[in-house]
Amino acid sequence: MSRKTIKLITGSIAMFLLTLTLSACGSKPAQYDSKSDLGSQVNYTITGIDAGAGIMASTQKALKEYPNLANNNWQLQTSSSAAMTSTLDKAIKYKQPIVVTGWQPHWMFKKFPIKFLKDPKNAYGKSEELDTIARKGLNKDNPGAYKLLKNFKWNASMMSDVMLAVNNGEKPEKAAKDFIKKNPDQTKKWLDGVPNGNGKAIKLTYVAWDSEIASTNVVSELLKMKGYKPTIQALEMQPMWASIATGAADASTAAWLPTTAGLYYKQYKDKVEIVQTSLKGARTGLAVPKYMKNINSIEDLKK
Ligand code: PBE
Repeated sequence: MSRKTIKLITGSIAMFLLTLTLSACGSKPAQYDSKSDLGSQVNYTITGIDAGAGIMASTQKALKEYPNLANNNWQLQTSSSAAMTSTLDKAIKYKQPIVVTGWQPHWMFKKFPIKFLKDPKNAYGKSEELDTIARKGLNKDNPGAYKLLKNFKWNASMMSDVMLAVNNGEKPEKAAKDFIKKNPDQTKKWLDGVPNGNGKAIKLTYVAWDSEIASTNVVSELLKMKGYKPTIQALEMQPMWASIATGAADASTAAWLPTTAGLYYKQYKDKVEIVQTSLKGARTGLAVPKYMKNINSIEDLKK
């Protein structure tokens, strides 16, 4: 091979690599620019989660109720919690603009520098609570397990402990066990007055959101400690509510109320019992990275 040919080949390889790099950069959306309109920077798109989630219904409501969203044809993209948080992760890495459906308690607020947007029209309700629901008659058929469900209350920081452990790769069951071991005083309160189950079965259903994976596994481990035989089953939100309403399952810690699961509660309220509020001060809404400094309210989502 002549020198000239080699030069030519190396030259074309270099050109090729350059084009490749340039096109890769080109496909990466630009960093957030506070001086230009946000809508076109994010394609007028809110990154959502699974279609059945209550936060998706609230967001559809927001898309209609806020003229700035409705008039500019903002849209909600369906995905999953996992896909949403990974898209958010990437956007933050490159300081890109993004608007997501966000909620608390959730590790996303610990892991990412994000903020809720103000919701002056209350599309997401004021404050949510996490309720434990049971089928009618559970208190009579299984008063011991019912008592434990009645005792089960905790707070966002406790729940986050379990959620973060799971997010770091721990098996939910193990994360729940570890949490119980680390919190003997709390555990004593949870088990207070709960009689031995002597192998009595109890069926818990939940939706596989991080928060409910945490609460369901903690309750299940507590029940086991008292000699009950809990089974846990993950379902979509509609079948989860239906399972309790029809008595196919006994209880669930996955009811976000009054707004998030409001439609299901309305549909089933004569057939389910709210046993206890396990956590107060939960919240759902739209969230953006903190570097989007000029975006602080849903009303700031304009063109
Ligand atoms: N979430 C988490 C659920 C409830 C728990 C906010 C994603 C929802 O939107 O229905």
